[in-house]
Amino acid sequence: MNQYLPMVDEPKQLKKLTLDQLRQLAEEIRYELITVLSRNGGHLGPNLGVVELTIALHHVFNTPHDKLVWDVSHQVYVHKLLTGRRDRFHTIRTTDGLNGFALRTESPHDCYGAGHAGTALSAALGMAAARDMRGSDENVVCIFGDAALTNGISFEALNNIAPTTKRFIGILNDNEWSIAKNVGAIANYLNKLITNPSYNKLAKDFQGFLRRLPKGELALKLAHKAEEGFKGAITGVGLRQTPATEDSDGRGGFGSAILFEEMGLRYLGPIDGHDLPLLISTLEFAKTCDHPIVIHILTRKGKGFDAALKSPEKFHGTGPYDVRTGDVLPAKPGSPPNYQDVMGQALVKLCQKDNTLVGITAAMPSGTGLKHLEKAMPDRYFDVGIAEEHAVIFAAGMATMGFHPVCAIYSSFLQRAYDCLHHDICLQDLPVMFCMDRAGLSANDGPTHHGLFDIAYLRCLPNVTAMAPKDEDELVDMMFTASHHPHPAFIRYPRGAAEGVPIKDQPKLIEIGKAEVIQNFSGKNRRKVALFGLGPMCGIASKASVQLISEGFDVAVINPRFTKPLDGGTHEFFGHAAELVVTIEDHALMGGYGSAVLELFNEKSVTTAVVRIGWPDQFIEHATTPEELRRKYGLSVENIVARVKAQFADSPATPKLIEVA
Ligand SMILES: Cc1ncc(C[n+]2csc(CCOP(=O)(O)OP(=O)(O)O)c2C)c(N)n1
Repeated sequence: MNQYLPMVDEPKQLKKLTLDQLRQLAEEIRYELITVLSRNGGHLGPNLGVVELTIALHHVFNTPHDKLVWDVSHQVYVHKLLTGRRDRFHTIRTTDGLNGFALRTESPHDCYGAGHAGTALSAALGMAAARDMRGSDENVVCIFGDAALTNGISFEALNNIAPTTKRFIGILNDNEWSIAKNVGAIANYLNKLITNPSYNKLAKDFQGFLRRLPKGELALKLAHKAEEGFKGAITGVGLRQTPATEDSDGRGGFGSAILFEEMGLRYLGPIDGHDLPLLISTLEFAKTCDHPIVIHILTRKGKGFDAALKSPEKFHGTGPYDVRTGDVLPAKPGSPPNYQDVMGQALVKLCQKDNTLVGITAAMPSGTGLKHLEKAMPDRYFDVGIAEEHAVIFAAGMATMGFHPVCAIYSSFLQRAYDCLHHDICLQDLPVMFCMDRAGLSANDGPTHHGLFDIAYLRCLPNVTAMAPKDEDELVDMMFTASHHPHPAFIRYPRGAAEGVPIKDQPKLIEIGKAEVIQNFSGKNRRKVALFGLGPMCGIASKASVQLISEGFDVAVINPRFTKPLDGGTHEFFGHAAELVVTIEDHALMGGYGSAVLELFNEKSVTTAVVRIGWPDQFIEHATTPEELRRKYGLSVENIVARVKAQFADSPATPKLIEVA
């Protein structure tokens, strides 16, 4: 039974609760998270890990005046519960409900929106710089995970904090996990920091001191004095395996073993991120620091729910589950496989036959399906951390040495690496295959994750070959084709279940730039409509064709396969043969496939009317299912049929007779 959570409509009510009541509140929040997400799905593990931290933050700081900036912001559910959104929490990630990430339009307490990793430190530093310039007094607190430190932008910001401001509070929420286990040298470094006995003794002493600190200014002054002493002592602690006795950076001064201190930030921690009183007193102390500070807290992803503690990767972001057992609800028997698994398994098979192929992921082994390669051929698999730019340039480097790397990166996350695509892949015309999962909607995640722009951002780059399969069998054919293609190749495919068609044992090569005619005109004397359905929209085009034929139209259905190079011959032929061309794409209309068709028709002087169906020029919100959004925005069979009929509404009843070869 919730006793305290209903009392907290605004964070200021939280400040009236005693420590015991806050502990009880933490339990109630966990219960709420576990029950609501068992129905809606979502980022359960990360949120269970930050319950005490979020309570402590709202206990010490005053949002929206003070600024809390969350990296990725997938861990803001607790923050939402405490900032006036409890009543709507049951709607999270559903149509018209709360978004699963921080959203500036949703609440004044969400001072910065996110969904992509690595942005929080820069954004928070920008706020701190603005505050200093305008002379106001907000506290700016940035909460970032250990995996955010695998990201380049985070380091660009860290490099810039000390020269920019004296008041900045960073909280490193270290749970040792990215989505999968965190990787790389920084993860090892943090581990060394946590386990160093001499450093830990000093840190514990200082924390003991903070914990016992009475309230009041004098006490805080004492704390600052003690911190000076603490800082003096830790510079003598070597975290390197060999003692650091020399001038190690060649710029004067001795290299301290604490990375953050080297960058001009005071470092406090590691502290237990579930110890509420310690968190509160440490944040109270940090609030009064006149130097930038990083507090390193240790938390457990999934705390309070056994299944999530046991399987942190599965419960990072989960679908609905059984609240008693934690079993994720199984797919219906006989459901088609997910595209990501088709891609991962196909890559293993391709790698077995071709020694030059390797797989690269930027911290998404399960989401991209590369976990299959990791398991089957670990020496051909690279997880480079949340580092899309690095992943792309790393692939470019390997390609110059005779390898054919396969970069599996979501369509929306690849946006991060746009310059690398231009400068490192396309300009040098290197044979790298990009498998872009989540191209199209990522419905319950919303606008940060929808992959609706890749055709536009790739189409303008020279040397690009870009494809979209209509089903999973064609995806494998396209991967096979791309593995033989000596230039950059991009394959976009949607999130979730594939079409359920059988996959051939031996994939076949597809001719580059060749579309597939699924259904030609019948030649009957009826109005002729050519439906070009890109990728998964090909199925929708086929369904629309059945209805249009029943209403008296003659309909051709074409699977364009390539958005670059376009199949000029096929498009031109049907452009002339049809009275109406309809392009359908799961992509922004502006700059997308339909635009490419219009450009081609303009060049070839094809004057047939073209109706383009795709996403309008606005950011598309989240919803429970992609179907709801497609219906709302007209990417549906009904709308295709309606648009075709509207196009002919004022035309004479007898159509012109067109000979079709
Ligand atoms: C640019 C980008 N790449 C990949 C992701 C996918 N992603 C979401 S959360 C996450 C891991 C975050 O780990 P961490 O920062 O340590 O936070 P935790 O979930 O452990 O609390 C990843 C890789 C993303 N959101 N943005």
